[in-house]
Amino acid sequence: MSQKELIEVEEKLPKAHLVGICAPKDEDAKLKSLQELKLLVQTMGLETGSINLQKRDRPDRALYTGKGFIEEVVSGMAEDDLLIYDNDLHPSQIRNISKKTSKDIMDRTEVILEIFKQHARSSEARIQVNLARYEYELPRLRNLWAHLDREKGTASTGGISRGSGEKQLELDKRYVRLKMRKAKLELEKIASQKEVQRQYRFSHFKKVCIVGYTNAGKSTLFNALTDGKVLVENKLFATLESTSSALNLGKGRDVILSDTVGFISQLPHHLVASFRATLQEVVDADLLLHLIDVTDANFEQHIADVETVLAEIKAAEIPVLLVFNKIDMLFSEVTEAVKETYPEAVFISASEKINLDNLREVVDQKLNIAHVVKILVPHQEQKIISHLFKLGVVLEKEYKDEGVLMDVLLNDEDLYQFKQWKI
Ligand SMILES: Nc1nc2c(ncn2[C@@H]2O[C@H](COP(=O)(O)OP(=O)(O)OP(=O)(O)O)[C@@H](O)[C@H]2O)c(=O)[nH]1
Ligand SMILES: [Mg+2]
Repeated sequence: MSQKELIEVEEKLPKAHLVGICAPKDEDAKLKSLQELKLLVQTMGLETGSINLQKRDRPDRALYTGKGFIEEVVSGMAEDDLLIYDNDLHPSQIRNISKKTSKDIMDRTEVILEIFKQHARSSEARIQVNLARYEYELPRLRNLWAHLDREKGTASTGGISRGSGEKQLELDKRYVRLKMRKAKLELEKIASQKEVQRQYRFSHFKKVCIVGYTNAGKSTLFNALTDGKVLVENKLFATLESTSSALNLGKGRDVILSDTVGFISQLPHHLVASFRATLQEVVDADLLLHLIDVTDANFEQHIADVETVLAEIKAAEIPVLLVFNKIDMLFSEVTEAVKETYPEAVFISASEKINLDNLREVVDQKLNIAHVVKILVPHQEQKIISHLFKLGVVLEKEYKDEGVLMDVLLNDEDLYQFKQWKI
């Protein structure tokens, strides 16, 4: 094919035109979100076209944007182009917009689900993505069959009886629910197998998990610290599985380090729920390394987005170490300025292996910090009580009916042995 023909073919490829709305005061944040949607759409494998932002206080009930606005957007689109909305749409809005514009429509959640689908390699990840898809589709199924009821009695639908659409919808829903149940059972099976492995292999090690925004460099850091071979790509959501390996902190101390799926702003709720088994690595961790791409202009917003997801999966209480990555790309003055704002953080380059020894050291210190904890040990566990006296500093003790209540100063490692009595 000649260069000219190639250009012509490329020009004819369908493009995705992006649409969003926001209150006038949120314009900057929304434009960033639309830029991120553009990256997501490109990761999904589509070309992007225009970016369209309408300033309005609330969405239009029928069409999401104003009527004139969407008419204008569509007038600039080629026939096969599609519309992608930065927010989730109500099923009736999807119906109205597609009727009005005759264009294919997707929303942000569908784009993320599609990327997950394309990147899922393990059977666990595939089942998790499918489950999230079913959850997303179930309330939207209504769309598909309404036309059967509307068209009943017309020649085109032949012998279809009253309410066929509704019956079909019920069947579809039952089918989807059945698939969801099957997916959940399969996931439970995988989760319990993993749990057995985990207890067997790792129970006596401390667990450290790398979390962070997608593309922050988590897998690169994991590989650099463990000689691992996790796939690294300049792509959103390259990793959808969790991988664990030993990390040597020096002084003969080993911990288990895990790499896992990245987060993003407005991460679809269903995905978080379906990826529970994968995210178990995060929930079980003794320390989280929250990795941040310091070269990203939005890194502060990303820190907040990651914290939101951590709260959603009930991991907000786990100690966190902020680790700023990709400092090889910054002038040292810029790095210094960020350091002033985040004095407790560690600054590294995972790909250039800068400052990784310092990171190991800080991780080691973090895992050894002592806390005052309340422990209630039943009277019959005399051995445990005397063991506690030997190990930590018992600051306070009180004899209760249920046992001995103590304030004890313990480091995390020792606390681990007494987890079941901690109150
Ligand atoms: N310049 C520079 N690039 C880096 C550094 N660390 C990682 N990268 C690049 O950042 C991109 C993303 O790296 P990954 O390790 O795949 O990021 P991730 O956080 O695992 O991403 P997901 O799994 O997609 O969430 C790749 O192109 C890496 O080469 C670094 O220290 N400096
Ligand atoms: Mg990764």
